Amino acid sequence: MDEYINTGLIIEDINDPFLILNNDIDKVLIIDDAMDNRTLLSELLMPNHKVFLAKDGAQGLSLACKHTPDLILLDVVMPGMNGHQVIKSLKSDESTFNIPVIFVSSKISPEDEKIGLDLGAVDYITKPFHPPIVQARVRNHLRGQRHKNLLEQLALIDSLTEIYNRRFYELDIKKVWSACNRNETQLSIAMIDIDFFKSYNDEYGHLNGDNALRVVANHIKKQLKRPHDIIARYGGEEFAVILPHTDAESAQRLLSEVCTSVEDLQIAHDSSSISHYLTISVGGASTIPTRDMDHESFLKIVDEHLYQAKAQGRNKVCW
Ligand code: GH3
Ligand code: MG
Ligand code: MG
Ligand code: MG
Repeated sequence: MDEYINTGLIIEDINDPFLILNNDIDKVLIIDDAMDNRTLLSELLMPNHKVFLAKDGAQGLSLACKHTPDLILLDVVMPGMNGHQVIKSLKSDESTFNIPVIFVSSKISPEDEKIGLDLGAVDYITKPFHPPIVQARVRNHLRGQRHKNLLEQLALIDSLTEIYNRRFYELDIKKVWSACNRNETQLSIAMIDIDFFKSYNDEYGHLNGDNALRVVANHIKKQLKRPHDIIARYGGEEFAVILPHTDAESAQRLLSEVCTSVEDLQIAHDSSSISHYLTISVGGASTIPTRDMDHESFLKIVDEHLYQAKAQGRNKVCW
């Protein structure tokens, strides 16, 4: 059972739906071997934060991995792992690398402070600390961290459709490609292109074109039910879909449903030569990634299939 103090709300775990709904409550992890310090610091941070307490480095690392706090207050002198070893371990793990760490230490010389900052701490507070200063520094670092997180998220979102952008696609496909290679599981990728979209813009104007892009993108996103299925805006009126752990048969079935359901939206497109409504064409391919192939070469096959779908009359899926 983790040692933690909650903020008067019954919150047992990060997976608790309450926390997901209330993810604006910042989580602070305090790692200090002295119970007095843990108590004092946690009292300072309540009731505005959810506070986790660890009495040594090992417990601190395990809580950091499990709960990914927004900020860590870390003691330096502790039996077992000391604070320097703890921060090195945090910085070497991808899941905890970005969590800001503030040292709260009785080692007060400028040299000690420099070592702490060189190890990657965002701040260094000396003991005995002044409570209002601790509160103010915690607040400022949490604000900075929120800002940074928000910017990172925005950098991966397409501003028009509000789905992921190509940058996200490039990052995600690399991870998924190597994960499917490692686990020897099937991966399916589809490229979706709106049919006769130039003439849609010509007929209805660019603003209506923008709106149609938004509607189609979010409609397709809703059809992808599994958490690891991703749609990203790849370019103008093209969308990439990544379906990890999905074989050709299931992927093709899903994309066929998507294709039909877009036409069923009945977005009028009078200048389309194949339907009264806006339609899409889809090219896709499935594989178990190997070391001999990279995802860029695989995407060329997907693109060829999209080209075939266009050549064979559009509003269809080629796999
Ligand atoms: P095809 O069926 O062969 O795909 O024909 P198409 O007209 O869709 O293909 P083409 O590549 O010639 O035209 C794509 C059009 O998509 C041209 C461009 O004006 C439009 N487009 C791309 N990005 C946007 C956007 O952000 N907003 C709007 N309104 N239109 C866009
Ligand atoms: Mg100590
Ligand atoms: Mg296109
Ligand atoms: Mg097109």
